[in-house]
Amino acid sequence: MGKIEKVIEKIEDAETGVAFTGAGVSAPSGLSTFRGSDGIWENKDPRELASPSGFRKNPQLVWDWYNSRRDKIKEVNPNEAHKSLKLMEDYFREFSIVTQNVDNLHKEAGSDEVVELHGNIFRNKCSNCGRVVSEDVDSREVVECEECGGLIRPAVVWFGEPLPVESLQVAKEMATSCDICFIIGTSGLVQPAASIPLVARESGAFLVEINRESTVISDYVDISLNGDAAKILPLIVENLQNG
Ligand code: BJW
Ligand code: ZN
Repeated sequence: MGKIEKVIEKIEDAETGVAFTGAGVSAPSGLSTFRGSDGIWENKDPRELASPSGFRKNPQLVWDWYNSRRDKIKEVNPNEAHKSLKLMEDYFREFSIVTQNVDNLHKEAGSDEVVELHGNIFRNKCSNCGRVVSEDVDSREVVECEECGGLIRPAVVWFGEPLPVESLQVAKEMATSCDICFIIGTSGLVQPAASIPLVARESGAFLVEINRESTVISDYVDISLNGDAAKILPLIVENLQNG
């Protein structure tokens, strides 16, 4: 039996599924991943751009960087990987996305249940009082909080910061109860997010990785599908539709 056939069989037997996703899912939309030779951090220091101390040191630099990322994300659309994950919902009693991505593209593709572990680049919050600023802040200059005068920052999770408690909790519960867990387009290097597939495995789920390269997660998955998520996921969904 081929790998895809095996995955189809497992999906047909499963009731609940989780897709744990990373930057590789949005790469086919035209967004760069973080690590690797064509990643956005290749010539940059992540500590300067994605940490509380980096923001304290140079808020305008960080604000500019996130503005340019937002501009880029606004130009792109969900790709075949996002769309296939939306379609996958039909084949499960419960199917959820647990994403590390901050680009909102799973929601744009219409997925019903999306848990955002690292926040969302289109939300902002006060770096001092934590107040969430939901209205669009389209200023090119760093803005001050109307309540406390603190500096407004994107509501994403930076290095050294805890993940949103409730999202992490919900993600762990989903991982604990799923029959099948897909791990798609992530290097699996960033903790604690990367422990989600491990939780699924320890709870007996079948693990399927979809990635262009092998990762630190590849060693403990049941099936590795090597290649572009925007090609492999549609293939899986087509097979399900014809089956
Ligand atoms: C394709 C493809 C295609 C491409 N098809 N595939 C040592 C051990 C363990 C932990 C630590 C440690 N030292 C420090 C830590 C902690 C740290 C951490 O994990 N560091 C490691 C990097 C070493 N973690 C933290 O700091 C976290 N917080 C924390 O630990 O808090 C503790 C605490 C508790 C209580 C109080 C206080 C503190 C927070 C981590 C936050 C990460 N944030 C970022 C930035 C978000 C905002 C932004 O976007 O700017 O999140 S970092 C960045 O990495 C981003 C991503 O979500 C995350 C994961 O990256 P991802 O998605 O895996 O992307 P890549 O680029 O790594 O991989 C892409 C993959 O796609 C590749 O495999 C490609 O092959 C593949 N691919 N095209 C299929 N078409
Ligand atoms: Zn404030």
